[in-house]
Amino acid sequence: MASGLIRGIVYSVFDQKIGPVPYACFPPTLSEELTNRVAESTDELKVRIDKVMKQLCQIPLPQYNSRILVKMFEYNDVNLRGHSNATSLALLFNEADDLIFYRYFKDFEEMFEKFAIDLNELQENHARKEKIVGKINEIYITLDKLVESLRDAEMARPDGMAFPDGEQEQNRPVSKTVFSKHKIIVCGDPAVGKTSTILQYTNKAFKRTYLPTVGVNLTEKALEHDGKLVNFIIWDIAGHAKFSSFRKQFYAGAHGAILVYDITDLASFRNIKGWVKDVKSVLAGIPVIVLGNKNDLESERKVPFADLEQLGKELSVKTLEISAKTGENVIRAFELLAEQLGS
Ligand code: G3D
Ligand code: MG
Repeated sequence: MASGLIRGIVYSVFDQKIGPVPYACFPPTLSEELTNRVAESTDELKVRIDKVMKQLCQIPLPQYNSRILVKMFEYNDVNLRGHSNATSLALLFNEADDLIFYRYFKDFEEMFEKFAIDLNELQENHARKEKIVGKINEIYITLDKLVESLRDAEMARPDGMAFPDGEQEQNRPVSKTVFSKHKIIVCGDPAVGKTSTILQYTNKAFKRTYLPTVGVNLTEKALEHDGKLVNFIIWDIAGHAKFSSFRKQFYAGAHGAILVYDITDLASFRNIKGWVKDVKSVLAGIPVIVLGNKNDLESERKVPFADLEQLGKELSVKTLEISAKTGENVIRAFELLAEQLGS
């Protein structure tokens, strides 16, 4: 079974008249327009640094919501000008899936290194095109297996993507033994303050650097509720609605969901119903709480408090206004969820 995270593999060869052209691709369903675009983008790289870039790098293709991991390399051919020819091997992926490709860059680098040697050998032995096409197919399968195993390993580790600040170590319960683990997903439109809310709750510090979420961040926090220790594993999910299929993979097994909107952004509030639907489509019965964030920005408010209460009644979910900046009601929000989890 494919991981679904690799959109395709494109092997391009430099044509001395027209520049790099896609030579062999997989899967065959990739459009010509897209594979041409991949090949062209490697040319830009070559021109910019005025020599063949030998390292693996990432190039964005925003018009396709995609990126490529690409490596350029040369094979020797005495019949050609300069006695060598530039080629490139690109792995195409959705930009929302960035995290896995970013985190495991080294693993990909090693694999690409090996593929470059194999492909050069085929070219230098004047292998027929079918042979190279077969090789690309094989490369796709190998990389897909790699991605799959990396993702599984990542999903199995609750602290796999936690913030690296050591804070969570302090939060980990040591003295009390009774405690339950809850996976909590945090969703909502981009920039409503999901990451800030989590940081406020877990670090007690308001983070001012804005890092648009590209993947999933996990962070752990223990709290005492009803005399018992509850461990929350909080999943910060990318807010880009268009990547719903990818996002939903991360919903599996969640015990509760926090949906966030921004009280100064009407659209983000209107989209809450969609988020509830999205979450419930995977996790029918789980407790959901809706948070109106940024209530420190009273003068810019676009969503009246009464509208939130109304929505809560309509959807039978708990609601609260918070500020990730001042910390108002942030702890309360997580307690509210713990109450509903009946932990
Ligand atoms: P996201 O994870 O939902 O995408 P972020 O959102 O947590 O990255 O926050 C997006 C922006 O909103 C950031 O601003 C952040 O500082 C700001 N923000 C988050 N919560 C609050 C809040 O409660 N009050 C106020 N005033 N701002 C908040 P920048 O300017 O850094 O992009
Ligand atoms: Mg974020």
